[in-house]
Amino acid sequence: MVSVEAVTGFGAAALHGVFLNGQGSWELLEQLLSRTSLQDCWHADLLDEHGEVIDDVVCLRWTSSEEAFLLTTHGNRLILDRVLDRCVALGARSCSEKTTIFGTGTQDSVNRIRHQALSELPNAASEDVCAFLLVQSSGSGFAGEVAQWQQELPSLDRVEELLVDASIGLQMIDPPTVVLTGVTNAGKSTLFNRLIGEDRSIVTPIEGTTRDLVRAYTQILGWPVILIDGAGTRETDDPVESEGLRRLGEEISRADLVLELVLPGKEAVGNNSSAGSITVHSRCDEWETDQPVMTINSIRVSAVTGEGIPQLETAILDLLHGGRKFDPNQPCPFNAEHVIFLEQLRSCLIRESGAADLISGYLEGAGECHH
Ligand SMILES: Nc1nc2c(ncn2[C@@H]2O[C@H](COP(=O)(O)OP(=O)(O)OP(=O)(O)O)[C@@H](O)[C@H]2O)c(=O)[nH]1
Ligand SMILES: [Mg+2]
Repeated sequence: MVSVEAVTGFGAAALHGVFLNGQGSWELLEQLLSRTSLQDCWHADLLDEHGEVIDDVVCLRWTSSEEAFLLTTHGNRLILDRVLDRCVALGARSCSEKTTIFGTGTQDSVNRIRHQALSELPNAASEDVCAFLLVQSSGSGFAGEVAQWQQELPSLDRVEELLVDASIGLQMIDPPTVVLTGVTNAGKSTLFNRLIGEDRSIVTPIEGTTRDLVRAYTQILGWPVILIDGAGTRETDDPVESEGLRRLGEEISRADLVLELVLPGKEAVGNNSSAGSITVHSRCDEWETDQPVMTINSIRVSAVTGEGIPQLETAILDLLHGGRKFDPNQPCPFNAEHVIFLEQLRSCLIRESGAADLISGYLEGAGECHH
């Protein structure tokens, strides 16, 4: 039996994902599309019963199964409904729309984790995040691993390992915040622009150029990050600058990582963040010495020549990932619900009772398909 379902919620993106799954999917596709292909991914027209084009779509062959395909249609609700209706007319069973991130709705039980991963796709910050989500939704990702636990309970070590990786998985969906701070003219805005690869923050030789917070949703070596530039630290009577500094202080207090820029010969003054920090010895192309020696927490950088930028990017990721080497192709939890589930599972494994029930309860959820 072929099942068909929308895996994106209405209004979430300019595209809709429609998932076709089950024996007979290929035959259904042959009737639904103007062409099929043995490629992993191909473009085709999606046809109605008279052979008229409803939409043009990209069809992605799902890696975990021969009989699973993801169609990306255009984002209009009417198109989505017509595509679903057409699939049902060709014999597919319609599953309820998954609304994991869009509010209430039923959850298909066994595929709960897969749907969570797919429904995050429209929000993915980079190709790497998309690839991560596709892996996690598949048999070789977190969805597949948890499904296997129904046959064989995981070891306590494995659950603990996944809980450690969860902090990185969560950052894929909810990016960590990295805040730039330092005295006026330290080169914060120049470095900010360099890291995001765009001329966003105003740069001038005038001290106190930046006042408002400038926020960029960006990526560092493929990993999503929110980078924040703000006012430079100095004594000021200017109420606008003071307010800028107050706002930056708030961001620093909740940051995941602070980059403190210091000028040649100056020391870092520190900040009020409980998060990690890197002292960035900035504008190093203007220096006459090779000092200081670079460590993960102390890096010479020139935002103008690019010296030290790769080292800085690596250090940022090392600190955000707690020094852990992380392979995005391995199973990894990626939302708070997974963490709660794994914590409960850990307790069950420690007291040696209830683990199997917890796993099947978690996977069963309240899902159902309707005809
Ligand atoms: N040579 C050189 N000049 C730099 C570098 N980074 C910044 N500058 C120059 O330093 C001056 C100040 O740079 P900004 O990036 O505006 O400094 P800022 O820390 O944002 O300053 P405020 O916004 O005033 O706090 C500008 O004239 C930049 O061109 C660098 O790596 N090398
Ligand atoms: Mg600035």
